[in-house]
Amino acid sequence: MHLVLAIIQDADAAALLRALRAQAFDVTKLASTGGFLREGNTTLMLGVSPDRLGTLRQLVQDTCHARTRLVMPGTAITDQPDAPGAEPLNVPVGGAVLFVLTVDEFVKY
Ligand code: 2BA
Repeated sequence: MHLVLAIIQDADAAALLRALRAQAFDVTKLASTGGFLREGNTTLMLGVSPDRLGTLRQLVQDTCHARTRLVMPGTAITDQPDAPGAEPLNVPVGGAVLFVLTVDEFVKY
């Protein structure tokens, strides 16, 4: 079994959860915050058998879209405070960030 952590944009969460439910994936939804933009996003935690990883990847690709966020310099966590005359920046976000981990043990009591 694998543990998949999928960090997605809030705007895509409902569509992806619907698609996952339709394909009988078990999922836990966590409210999370991006460290760079400091905006809310959604992290999904899924225990998935190896033969279903491909289907999961496809559902994520079909439902999670890349977008750009217009951010004032000084907003992101690593930025210096606003410089006078600073221009807003387009920051690309997503479609989705996936971590796929191997699970040593999966137990339900
Ligand atoms: P945030 O940390 O809020 O990052 C939002 C977007 O800002 C990122 O989109 C990326 O395009 C940009 N970005 C992040 N750090 C940057 C930096 N130091 N300089 C310039 N631009 C930067 P994504 O890469 O699609 O990431 C979306 C969200 O996924 C992130 O939100 C974060 O919550 C998570 N994430 C991405 N990579 C991660 C990683 N290696 N470990 C843990 N979480 C990650």
